[in-house]
Amino acid sequence: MKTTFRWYGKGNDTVSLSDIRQIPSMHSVVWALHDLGPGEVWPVERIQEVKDQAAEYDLGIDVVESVNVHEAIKLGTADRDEYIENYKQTIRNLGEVGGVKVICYNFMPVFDWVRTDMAKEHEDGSTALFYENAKIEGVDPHELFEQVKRSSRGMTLPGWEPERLEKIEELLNAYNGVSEDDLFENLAYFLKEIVPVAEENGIKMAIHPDDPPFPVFNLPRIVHSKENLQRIVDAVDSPSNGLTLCSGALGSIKGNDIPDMIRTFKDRIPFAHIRNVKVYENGDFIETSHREQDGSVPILEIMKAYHEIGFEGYMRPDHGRHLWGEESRPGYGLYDRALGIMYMMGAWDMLEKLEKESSQ
Ligand code: DNO
Ligand code: MN
Repeated sequence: MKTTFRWYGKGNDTVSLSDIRQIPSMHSVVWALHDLGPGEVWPVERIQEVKDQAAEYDLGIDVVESVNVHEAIKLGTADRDEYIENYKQTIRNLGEVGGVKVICYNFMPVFDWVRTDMAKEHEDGSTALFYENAKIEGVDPHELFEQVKRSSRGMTLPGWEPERLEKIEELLNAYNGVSEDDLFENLAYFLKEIVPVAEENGIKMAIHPDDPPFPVFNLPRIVHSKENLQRIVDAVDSPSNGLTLCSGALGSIKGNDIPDMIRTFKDRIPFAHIRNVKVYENGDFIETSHREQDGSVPILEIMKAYHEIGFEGYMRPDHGRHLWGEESRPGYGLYDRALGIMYMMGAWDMLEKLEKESSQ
């Protein structure tokens, strides 16, 4: 298992590479060119620049999160092939620079992850990302955006860029009549095109689950259950068609058995996100510390399952709470994610030790 940490890039993150380097066990950053929109080709020089910056701190650039998928590809409109070509070129450019082994992406229509409050207070005074169903039902997305903006400390959230929000009506309308099967067909079409290119470049594609794992604003959703994941890995049978198994996204509803998913899809998980969330009776959920007892997700069972399958992929702590007055991008401060790493590594190191002892 290789430990990674998400980094939004120089000048675009409150966390620095030197901070990241000091976290025990750190292998590489999880990065992206966040200023480029979906559908744009990532230039070789820009990729090289990030590689050089990370190398100065002995960090790799093994995982990209995300090369975002243009809406035309998700909708399957006539211009999709052009955007698929651009996506392939980005994969080739990443291959040319070298060092990237995994590309995380998602196939959520219109929005990336959705929350209703970016700084909901826990009893201990820390704050975290919160999802409240009542605030979404019947709410105009603009209103939600304003609300989210107020609680997000001036930082733009991925997928919530103002330019995007301007076109929201148009985008939402475009999905009228697009069924889950249509969306899946469009994903399968995309995968058949890009997976061979990923293979040629030694890269594994890894789809991130829908977050939250149920429909929002009546948009179709196709990545939130074991059945969905099975259908996706079956669509193109290649190790380069893989999953980002996000325990927080999948764990935000009761009923997803994540340790079972890990055992089932073991060869197809190049990238693991570890996040804990507390799910309430009414379906609302709040993000918590990574500690198993603090939320509803069986983090220790999950670590056990990864250890059992001999996981050799990349793992990162996902969103953290905001602690000790830290001002950061929502969910992406240094402190709680660093604590998360030590919890993950504590569990992992103990599993390794016990395995070694039992084989002696
Ligand atoms: C993940 C979230 C998402 C994620 C994308 C992947 O935990 O932070 O923004 O990065 O959905 O494409
Ligand atoms: Mn995640």
